[in-house]
Amino acid sequence: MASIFETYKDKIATLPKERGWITKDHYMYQGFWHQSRHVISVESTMALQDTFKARPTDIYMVTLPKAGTTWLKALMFALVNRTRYKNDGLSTHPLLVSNPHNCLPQLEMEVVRNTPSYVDPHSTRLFSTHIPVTSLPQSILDHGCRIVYMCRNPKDVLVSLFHFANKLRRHNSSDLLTFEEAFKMFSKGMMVNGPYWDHVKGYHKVSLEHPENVFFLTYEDLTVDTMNNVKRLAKFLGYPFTKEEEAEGVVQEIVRLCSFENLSEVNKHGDLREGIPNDAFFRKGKIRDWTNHLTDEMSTILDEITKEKLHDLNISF
Ligand code: PAP
Repeated sequence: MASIFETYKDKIATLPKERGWITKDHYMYQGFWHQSRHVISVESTMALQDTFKARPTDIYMVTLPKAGTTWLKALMFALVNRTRYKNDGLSTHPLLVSNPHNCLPQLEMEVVRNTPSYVDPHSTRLFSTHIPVTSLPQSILDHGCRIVYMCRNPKDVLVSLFHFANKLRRHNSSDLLTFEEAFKMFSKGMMVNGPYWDHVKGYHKVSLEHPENVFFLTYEDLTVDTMNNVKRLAKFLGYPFTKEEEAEGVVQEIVRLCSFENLSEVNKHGDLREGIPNDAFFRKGKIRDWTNHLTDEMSTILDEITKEKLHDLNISF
């Protein structure tokens, strides 16, 4: 990592800078905010742009932080690998012993790994990333790789990010953010890989241009109609459920395995390799928790920004 930070040091020194949520500063690169000197960072984005080679069979899942990354990682991993772990009522499944972040690799980490996550040249590679569509490594777009994009109500993203950031700030003995500060940063577009609205808009546009390649989903739809959306997702990934699987209850089994209740229990203890506690990724797992945090005025401000920026997108949260 140190050598990557060194490579891009001069370039980063020229970028606009603002106070960060978890790391000290955020940097504006190609229209979006990024952390620096971190695994998920402006340096890893630049290094991926310079070196990463996609394969046509790759599948990328993309989210903004706190839009449901952990849940979608679990579901995609479980769907694609279900024949490997189908016995014993899934009791030996990796998701029963490990964080979904350890099961489906983050693209940003590939540039700092000594060995790549996928050594078999014929395997379908699944990666997760937060990188905005306009900054993705070009080979992903050139190959027309499949992309699953999930977004979430911006007000719930703000609330989830506020709690996550303060959990890590407490962990690192940093001052805590007030909700007022968090709200101001978020509404100015300042979050990792934000502005929120530009990120969503970019992927929504490519999902309209290339519906066969880009599957667009919301956390809210996945919560309200989990079964149907998991079946749609399986089909898009190229791993549709057979009639027999549906009759045997495999869809329900995967939904249960990846549920908030199950994963939060498995991840009560321990840390990810990057030192983030496993339980930091599981708080409430509900929709509309924003009603417990935002004042009417804050809610109106975010509604107005959302209406102005996303009015033509037909997304309902
Ligand atoms: P990340 O982008 O940093 O990996 P991410 O997983 O997107 O974080 O965000 C965590 C949110 O997803 C939390 O939301 P909350 O703060 O509103 O509660 C977390 O509770 C929720 N979450 C995690 N796992 C699940 C799950 N299996 N089902 C539903 N929600 C989940």
